[in-house]
Amino acid sequence: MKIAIVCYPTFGGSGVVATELGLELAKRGHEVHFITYSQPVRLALLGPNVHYHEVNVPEYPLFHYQPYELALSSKLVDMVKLYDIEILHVHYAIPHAYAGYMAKQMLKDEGIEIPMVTTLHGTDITLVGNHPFYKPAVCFSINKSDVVTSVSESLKQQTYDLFNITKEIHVIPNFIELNNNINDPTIPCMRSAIAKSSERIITHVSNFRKVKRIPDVVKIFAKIQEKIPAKLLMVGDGPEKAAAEELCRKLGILDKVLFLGNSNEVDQILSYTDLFLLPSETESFGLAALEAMAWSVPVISSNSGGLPEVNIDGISGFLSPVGDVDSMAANALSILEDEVTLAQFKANALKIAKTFDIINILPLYEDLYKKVLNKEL
Ligand code: GMT
Repeated sequence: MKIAIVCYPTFGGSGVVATELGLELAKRGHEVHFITYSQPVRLALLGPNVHYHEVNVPEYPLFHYQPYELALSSKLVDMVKLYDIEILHVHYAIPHAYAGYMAKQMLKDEGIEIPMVTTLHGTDITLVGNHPFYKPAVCFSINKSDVVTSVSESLKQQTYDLFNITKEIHVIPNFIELNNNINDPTIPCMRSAIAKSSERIITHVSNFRKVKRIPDVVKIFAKIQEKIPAKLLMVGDGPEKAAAEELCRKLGILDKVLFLGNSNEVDQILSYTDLFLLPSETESFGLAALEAMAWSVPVISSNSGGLPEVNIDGISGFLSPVGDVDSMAANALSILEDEVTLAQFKANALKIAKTFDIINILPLYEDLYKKVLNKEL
């Protein structure tokens, strides 16, 4: 099949999922065209089946806001015609589903029918899409998609609760590539450069936005390190980072916290991590938690959104109510204080991560593509 994938190219779950999906589809012989404003961060390799088309938005002084949706829909029309693309798969409703719908209509005018699959990722529904300024357009473009998918049962339910959706929403969970790199002894381990062997390594990875509750990460760690020797690795960058550093200074733990920025070595970091913290306000899925679990790292998280579908309470880690840092710290210590318990949680985390192996999930997308092309949906 010839598939166009529209996504955000930046660090962030939806772009990562879209890119990994496209790359895996290409490996299986499909022709994949990524269409976005810059090359997605995880799109390292272009090959015979992987194409990238940049959307350029010319600046014009009259415009206070540059019309990205317009440029994207025009690019979609051009690329569909040039490469005979058969399916549009847009990730993140805003503005991709809207631009995709416009492209569909323009193509229809020229006698070209192309189905659009829209994958909802979370904040496009829960935080941004729900805003009254966007809501009618988001609802319209979801309902006008030929197929709608969401990355968790929780997000599906929230979408039905928040919008007047007339379409069926298919749940296809996020996935992980469980390849040979997992527990690969050849990956250089820099653990000794980060922490003493007596110290537990605790990690948080995110884009440091408010929804991630970064102060909770710091407060949970502050409590943990009162009881056991530990280091906290803060991976990623975003608006909450400076305040987090300030909080660490205030709590007198700055020497135990490393802010590593947008690292390209997340796999290495996770490979020597003992525990992952994700106390988010809401998380449609929590891909970062799954990525940690794939490296046998147990997860301490909030119980919001789709997190209970990924992090299984008492098995791969623990879930607590949002903001309950005492409970999260106590749960973390119950895993970290004992070697046998830690080993058990690590094994469980990997076992659950394996159920999200891309090998199991990708056929679900392929199946939907086939059905929509055969007009069975
Ligand atoms: O929240 C983020 O860090 C980024 C955001 C995105 O759209 O890129 O992530 C959302 O999509 C991810 C991939 O499906 C999910 O794993 C995240 O849980 C979801 N974030 C939220 O719901 C807050």
